[in-house]
Amino acid sequence: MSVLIGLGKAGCEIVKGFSDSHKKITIDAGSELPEFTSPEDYDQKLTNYRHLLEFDEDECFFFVCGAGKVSAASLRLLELIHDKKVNLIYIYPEEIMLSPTQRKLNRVAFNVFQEYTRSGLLNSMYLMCNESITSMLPYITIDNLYEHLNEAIINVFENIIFYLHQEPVMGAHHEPKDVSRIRTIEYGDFDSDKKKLYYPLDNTTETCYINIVSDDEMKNNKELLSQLKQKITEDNEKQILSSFVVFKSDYELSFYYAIRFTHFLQTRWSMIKINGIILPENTGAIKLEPSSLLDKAVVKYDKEKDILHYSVEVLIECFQEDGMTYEEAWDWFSYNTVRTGDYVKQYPEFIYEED
Ligand SMILES: Nc1nc2c(ncn2[C@@H]2O[C@H](COP(=O)(O)OP(=O)(O)OP(=O)(O)O)[C@@H](O)[C@H]2O)c(=O)[nH]1
Ligand SMILES: [Mg+2]
Repeated sequence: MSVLIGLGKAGCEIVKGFSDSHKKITIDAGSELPEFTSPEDYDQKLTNYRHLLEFDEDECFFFVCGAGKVSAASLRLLELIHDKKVNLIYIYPEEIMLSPTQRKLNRVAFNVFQEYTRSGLLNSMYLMCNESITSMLPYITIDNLYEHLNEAIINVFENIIFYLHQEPVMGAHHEPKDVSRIRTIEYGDFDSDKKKLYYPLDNTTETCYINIVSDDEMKNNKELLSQLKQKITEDNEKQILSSFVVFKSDYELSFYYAIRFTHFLQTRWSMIKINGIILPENTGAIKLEPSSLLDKAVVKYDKEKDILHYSVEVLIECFQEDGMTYEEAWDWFSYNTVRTGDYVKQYPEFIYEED
């Protein structure tokens, strides 16, 4: 039996939707917890809540959306179960619909949980993005949005939890590296190239394909095994450590869930990132074009001035890569690139390498 814990509205709704074969614990403001006006109060003023999280099982799944005020109680609650294997499922909200306070709460929680996860305090953190999931659901209305979203999330975890505890027909369960604790799920079938990624994870380092194959395909599809192996080979070429398991399904159609792993911190997915450097969404910093060629010369973002810094050395290399000679590259840089700065505000600063 798996223990499922839901905190806040999203967490509780999701946990309630699971089948009754699980132990379900829901915690929300105004029922299990008092209702506070400030999120800090959930971190500081909670008393007498220990009884909420009493269970013997040594593993649990904790569902929460960090935009809710009550999510600020997460760390207090997680402290109570620090000796358990905790898998956190982070519901990433639709940023565009959040108030400034909620947006801030979400950003802080998202980062704090990732740091907790990376340091091993949480066994894993699964990312589920409301917006990504909505985009793959048909027939969404304002009225049924969360019902459908939650159904999709519940489906994924009912299956993942089930299959991770089953003995596969072929393959061995993936043993991720100890650092690969940040995760998301992809869903797909074998016939079409349609993939549904539940969060746009950056820098996947490992993948575990859980293939759920129909009886008919088990017996008659001669291509399937090489198709499955092919995926692993392709991943390996991209330096992604992958493996697969096969289960026989009772469904008529075959499909797979892929658990994608990484140890890289995820930044907000709508954040602007140039050459690994993060800029605020409302930045006015000028970027040199063509960016596909020149982005790799960005070395720093100056927050105070809201401008980018470019390495001159790398820029010269980029121009050469584009077909100029070394002299032409310098001429171009001095006469075009640098001088444009006389007319344009928030133009980059150029950093010369000192030997
Ligand atoms: N997937 C999913 N997301 C939800 C659901 N309900 C809310 N959310 C998301 O979670 C965010 C926060 O939810 P709220 O209901 O505002 O907050 P809460 O978790 O109850 O916390 P409080 O602010 O203390 O009420 C919302 O902005 C939504 O993006 C749900 O049923 N399913
Ligand atoms: Mg609420």
